[in-house]
Amino acid sequence: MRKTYFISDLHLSENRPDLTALFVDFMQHQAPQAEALYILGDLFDFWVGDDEKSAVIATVIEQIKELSDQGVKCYFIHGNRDFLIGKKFAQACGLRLLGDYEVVDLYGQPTLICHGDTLCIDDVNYQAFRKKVHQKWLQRLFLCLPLKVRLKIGQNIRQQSKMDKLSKSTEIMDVNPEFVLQTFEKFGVKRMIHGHTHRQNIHLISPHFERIVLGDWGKMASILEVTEQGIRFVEE
Ligand code: LP5
Ligand code: MN
Repeated sequence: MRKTYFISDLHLSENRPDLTALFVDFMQHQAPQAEALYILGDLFDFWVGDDEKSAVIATVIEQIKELSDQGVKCYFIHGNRDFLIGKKFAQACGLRLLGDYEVVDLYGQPTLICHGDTLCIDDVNYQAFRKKVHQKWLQRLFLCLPLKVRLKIGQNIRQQSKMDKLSKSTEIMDVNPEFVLQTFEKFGVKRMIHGHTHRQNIHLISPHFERIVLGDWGKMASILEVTEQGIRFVEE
């Protein structure tokens, strides 16, 4: 049966070898059964440029390359942690970089896919931060800094983000329901798939909209399988 997998929010890093092991297991045993794999952002804990090298990065490149060489189409939408992933990394893996929002035809059903951070419009501080760091000139300038400095800045932003989140309510950090409805209308779709909020779920929104939220990876992987017969989260 033809199938497509969706994953996001793995947050891979040197500090979490367990997550890399889960990813390798998925890439070796499940992903090859699919015709396409969509990674909807936050594959890495944070990304400061395609020139960074580490054992985890090498493993990820090797795994995605092996999969795309087998003929599985691999796609990536940037997350809020790894929005600086660039063409060099994508080329090394055989990964196709997509825009922030894409409508894909999944066995006859047009489906909007995105990371999910742009739907959280009530998190005003985050949206202001996002607007700043998405400026191309600032990104170019940042990428000219020595890798060590970029890593330090990345770590500082992560710390700041962790602190800020302590004073934010769960509602603020979730999607805005009206904005979600507007987004369905804007793209003319009845189904969307996103990650970011880590709240794995399949929401049926009346009258006929469906919002599927991918979970983050921890003890278990969060994998959405889409076939001609429908959608389901893969139970380990
Ligand atoms: O990621 P998560 O789930 O913890 O929180 C997100 C939002 N936070 C972020 C920041 C990322 O965690 C870290 C990104 C690192 C990128 C690498 C460096 C690139 C630099 C590029 C320069 C051009 O996205 C968090 C949301 C949360 O999701 C839920 O939606 O609330 O948003 C924030 O916490 C944003 C803060 O409110 C504002 C952050 C201010 C950062 C201040 C910078 C200080 C820098 C010091 C530098 C020396
Ligand atoms: Mn995210």
